[in-house]
Amino acid sequence: MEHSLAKHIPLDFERLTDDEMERRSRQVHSRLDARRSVRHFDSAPVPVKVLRNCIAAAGTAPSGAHKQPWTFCLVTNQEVKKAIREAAEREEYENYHGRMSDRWLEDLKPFDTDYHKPHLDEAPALIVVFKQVWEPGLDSQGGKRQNYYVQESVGIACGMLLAALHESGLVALTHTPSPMDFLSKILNRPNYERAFLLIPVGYPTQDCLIPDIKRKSLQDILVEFE
Ligand code: IYR
Repeated sequence: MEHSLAKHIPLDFERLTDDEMERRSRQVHSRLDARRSVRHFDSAPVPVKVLRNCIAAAGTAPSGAHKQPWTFCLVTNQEVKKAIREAAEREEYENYHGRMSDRWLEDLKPFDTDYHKPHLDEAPALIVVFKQVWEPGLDSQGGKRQNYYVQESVGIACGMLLAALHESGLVALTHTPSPMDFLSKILNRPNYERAFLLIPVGYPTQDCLIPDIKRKSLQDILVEFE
């Protein structure tokens, strides 16, 4: 066995009153309910310390066997953003002109999206999240080191990142140009990493509009077994 039982330490936990828990849970719902995907970014720069703090927050996510199978690339360089925009628009052009089904295009109509992706070089920062499909290096038997539940782990980290950005006063878009391998090339990522999500971050433009959509109600998403 290469690994033995990790050292265990006491959990730092404060038990709250029911009232306090209710108040906090109501507040967290109302704060997260105010988060919206934004496609119109002001080009004003954002404090890089804030972005680093949010990425550190995302890195606290749970992960399969605590492998932490994520890398966050923070891109504020204008030339790199431009290269990403151009490559994303080339892929998205193909998506909107044949690769996406008619049903898919119909489902997207309310959101008024097309292959133009100005937010990719207008937003002051892009966070490109990569998943690590295996761990670099070899195990004691000379085999590849494995990661587990990579999709789930990195998905949770991204959710935490979006919540952290929102709570810090920023707006973001979860963007999934596909295929995304151009991001590995532009950002020079190693072969065990695959692009997972591309997140433009910044402030909204003054006249930023968002689609007037409604969220499902609690009754629609909750099934209780008491
Ligand atoms: N990736 C494309 C298409 C797209 C797909 C879904 I599903 C969306 O919710 C939004 C867009 C694009 O970014 O335009």
